[in-house]
This record gives sequence, structure tokens and C-alpha cells, in this order.
Amino acid sequence: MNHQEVFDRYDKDNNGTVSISELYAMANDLGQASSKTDIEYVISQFDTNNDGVLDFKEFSELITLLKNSNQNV
Ligand SMILES: [Ca+2]
Ligand SMILES: [Ca+2]
Repeated sequence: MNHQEVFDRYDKDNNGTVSISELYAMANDLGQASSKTDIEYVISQFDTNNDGVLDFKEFSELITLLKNSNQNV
């Protein structure tokens, strides 16, 4: 899957951003048992415009990092 496909898959409500709850669902999907606190931390690391959610560009950075750490996404 390319980044756009991953983004579309996890942007469940198709509003163009991945929220904490959407990223939480993604982490569970990937077998990464994460608490909401972990997810909030991840979002804070990638949320460059500080709106509390990840847009495609921000999400893409996260996917790049996950791929580099050999996560199967
Ligand atoms: Ca969304
Ligand atoms: Ca953002």
C-alpha cells in the first residue's frame, strides 16, 4: 500500500485527517498495543501545525518512520 491508501484506510470518517481514535484503531490493527496516552504522544510528535490531528502530510511522515522501523504497513 502507498501512503495515500494507508491514509484513506485509517481515515475512517473520510474527513481528511487522522484523529486520536482513528490512529488508536490503526495501532491495534497493526498489533501495536498502545494506550490513548501513547497515541496522543505520537500525534504530538507529528502534528506540525498543532491542530490535534494528522493531515495527510503529517501522517505520511509517521508512515515513513514506521516503514523504516520495519513495521508491516
Ligand atoms: Ca478522520
Ligand atoms: Ca496536524
